Amino acid sequence: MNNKMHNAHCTCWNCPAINLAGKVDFRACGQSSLKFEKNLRDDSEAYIMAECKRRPELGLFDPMAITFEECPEWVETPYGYLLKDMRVMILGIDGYLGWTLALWLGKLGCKISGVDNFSRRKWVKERGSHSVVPIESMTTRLHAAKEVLDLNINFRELDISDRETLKEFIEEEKPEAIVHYGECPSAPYSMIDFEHASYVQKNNIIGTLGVLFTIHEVVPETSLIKLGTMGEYGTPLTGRPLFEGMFPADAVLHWDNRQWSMGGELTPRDPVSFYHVSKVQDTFNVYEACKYWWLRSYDVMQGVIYGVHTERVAADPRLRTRYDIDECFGTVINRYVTQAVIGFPLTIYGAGEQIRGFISLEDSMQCMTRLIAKPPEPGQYGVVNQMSGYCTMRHLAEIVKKVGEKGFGLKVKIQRVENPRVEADKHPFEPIFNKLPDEFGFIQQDALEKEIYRMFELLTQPNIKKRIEEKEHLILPKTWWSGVKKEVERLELVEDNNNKYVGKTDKKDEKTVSVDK
Ligand code: USQ
Repeated sequence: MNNKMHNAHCTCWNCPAINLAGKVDFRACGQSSLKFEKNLRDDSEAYIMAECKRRPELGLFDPMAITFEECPEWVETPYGYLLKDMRVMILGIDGYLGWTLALWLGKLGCKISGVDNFSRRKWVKERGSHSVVPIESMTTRLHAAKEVLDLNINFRELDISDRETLKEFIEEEKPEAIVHYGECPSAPYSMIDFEHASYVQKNNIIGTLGVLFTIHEVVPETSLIKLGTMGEYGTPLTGRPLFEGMFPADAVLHWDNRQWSMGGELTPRDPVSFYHVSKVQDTFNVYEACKYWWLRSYDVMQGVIYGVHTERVAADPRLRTRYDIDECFGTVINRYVTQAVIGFPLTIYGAGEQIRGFISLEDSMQCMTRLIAKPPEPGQYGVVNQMSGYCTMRHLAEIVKKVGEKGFGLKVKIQRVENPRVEADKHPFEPIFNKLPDEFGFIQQDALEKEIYRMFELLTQPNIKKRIEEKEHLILPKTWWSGVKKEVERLELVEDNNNKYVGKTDKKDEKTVSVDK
């Protein structure tokens, strides 16, 4: 199969532009049977029929009869066929990922709408920090997108928990895909105290539940691409593989001289913070909504994100996406690079032997596009593990040090600090992340070192370096999972590790090994 056209053989059954009709009693899926039966002739033999909202002249037809490749409404892009002027709504459009995706999809011809209540800006300000890459107000961003990229983005300031306003906007836009980034993404923020833990859980869980009800009421045929996290699985000490959401068909449970097939069951979750618990609860809510109402969703278990670059955000300084470095909102690679820029020894928590999956900003955009291009079937709850590699936190620090020293002449030190989190510091890790490359044609574009190089290029610019220095006092973490409030102790400076590591930093990487094998 041509990688670009991973969705060529999908049919109208997957397409969000159809209405279903049929002699099937859809009430089991939470749908009114009247809605589906009204257009059927009494003598019709067919059970499920489609009606195209974009091509009403086709009348009622077999939903499997036309493929994306054959349909003139699906047009070729580098990431598969996409619906012409596909209407995509991004919840959380002002964030690190949301803004980047808006520009990315807009340039691919999608008609972008988005909502945000600017809470990410408020949370970061509350922690005393700022985006070290300066970002503009939404008004300036929208003007710049028009001026530089000729994009018209329809933005509405709203909180997704305000269901009435969200419903009105969704009714107006009728999105064919909804990308849900509109949650609080921080584990440490959720561990500050009861107020923060309960806020994060309410914000994420109830917000998402409202989105599900709204989709059911207004656009049940849309595809929901929901951001979950690899952290839902935790790091089980048994070393069992971290399957993509569900056990594969041939997984078997043996117990007491008996055995059961586990195929298709959700895999165990072992979240690592109250924030990660909120994502697990979302998983169950989305799963149930697909079951009850025949909604369609991909739940994206994303690894730790890093990076600054896509062609579109780099097109003009006003189009840049945010970049955080504080303990709550900065992710580990992003933090390491800024630490290297200002000569602050890179902060490895604990022994640095914890292993995480990661993916660059640009690769993450590619994955999301490919998911949007191949919508799930009615009722399908699909899960993908979205990452391009994995390795220990210590090895990541060594890569950042190498690029900073060789590429930019910096003197980079690495330090171990106390680990304020409760997490296994040495554990097996066997993530399965095959679906995106095998079923959606994802090809990793950004080698880890290449993107780290680009990060240094941007972050060493004097105005940005100055903004990092202004927030140096926020680098060492103070939020302990135990509830204690104190800055971590610095333990030691770390010597070179002779390049021995655990992980797989690139697809071609031969050094893949697992701990304890
Ligand atoms: N870590 C360090 N040094 C640092 C910061 C972090 O060693 O300066 C370690 C942490 O102990 C942890 C790992 O790096 O073991 C990852 O920490 P992180 O802060 O980069 O990421 P995390 O808290 O896991 O959360 C981030 C995003 C979250 C997303 C998650 C994906 O903020 O939204 O869900 O990455 S994953 O980690 O795969 O669950």
